[in-house]
Amino acid sequence: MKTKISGVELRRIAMPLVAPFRTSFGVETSRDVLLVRVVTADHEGWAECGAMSEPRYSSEYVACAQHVLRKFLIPALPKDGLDVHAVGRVLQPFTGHRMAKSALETAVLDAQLRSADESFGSYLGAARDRVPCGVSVGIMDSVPELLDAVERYIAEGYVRIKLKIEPGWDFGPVRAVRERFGDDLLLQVDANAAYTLSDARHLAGLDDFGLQLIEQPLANDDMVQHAELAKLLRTPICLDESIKSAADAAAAISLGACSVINIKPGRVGGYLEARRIHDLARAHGVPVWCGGMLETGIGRAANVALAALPGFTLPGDTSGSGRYFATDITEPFVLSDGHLEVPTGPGLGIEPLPDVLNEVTTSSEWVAM
Ligand code: SMG
Ligand code: MG
Repeated sequence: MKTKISGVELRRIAMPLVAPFRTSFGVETSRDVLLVRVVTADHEGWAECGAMSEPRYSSEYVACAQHVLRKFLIPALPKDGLDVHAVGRVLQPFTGHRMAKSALETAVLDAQLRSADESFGSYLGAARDRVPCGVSVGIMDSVPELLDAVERYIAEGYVRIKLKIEPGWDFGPVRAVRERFGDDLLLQVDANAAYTLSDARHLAGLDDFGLQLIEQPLANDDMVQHAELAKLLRTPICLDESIKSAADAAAAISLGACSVINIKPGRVGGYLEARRIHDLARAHGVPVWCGGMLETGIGRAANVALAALPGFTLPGDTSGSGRYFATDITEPFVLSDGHLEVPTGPGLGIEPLPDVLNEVTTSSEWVAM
């Protein structure tokens, strides 16, 4: 099926977070989000770029993503239209910039699915109509403050807690959460690459806390070091930043660098590549779960659909809209019994609310085809 695009809108919005979100690499207080809207003769397709305002999580950042889309990626799309499967191929000569590529491919996919009257979930192969939700809890100033936050999230129904850790904020918080909420709580940690292999013995101390996994303990490029670390820990290693493609996932699995994978479609260049990683991991018996980049409802809708695939056997960072924003740009995603429902309407099954969108827009540009 060919989708003929007349142009693409690149819209930036400012979304203040309900609370600062601190990780080992920085603090987010407001999301500067790039939205991509692909316009065809009879439909439009929406997507959200996962890039943050600064190149800390990865080398991409939002102004850079907008630039590469305007200057290279959008102009590379064929003028006479294309099928979503061709997007990755056409963009392949450009190195990196996976979050930018993902946003463009996802917007094309949304337009294509809306015109085919099919939902993301159905297209991707969703195996269930709702997904269990975890929540990622940032680094805080004190342990009591952290315990209060975790208590609130558990009361809201979150079925799994992920604690952000860094040197100096690891054992104390993990022990305190375990002691307070008990051994049955599904608990995991995410270091965002804050340690080195020489911290192996220190990290092995976390083995006593029955964690589901430790996410990205070492640097993004440290695939071999993660394999070494895995031999020294009982806690399963999950990779996030290190996995940028299905090829990376294959390498990580065969090296023994991880036994769980966090899949973020933006990080890997789109939902089609995300599904390839899911399929590969599933064939190897490696569980996967859906990560998050503090998305608005636009990015969340597609992530929730992806998280409904059968290999997503662990709860994801797919939290409700209220965990991030006082007002989302779409109808909010609201937890029910610890789950979010997979949208069933055509495409993403959700649109920005025009009034809210206009209120939060900081700039908009039109790139004609
Ligand atoms: O979307 O709930 C969310 C955030 C989940 O912790 C989260 N994301 O490394 O997994 C991760 C981080 C990356 C973004 S931090 C600004
Ligand atoms: Mg992570």
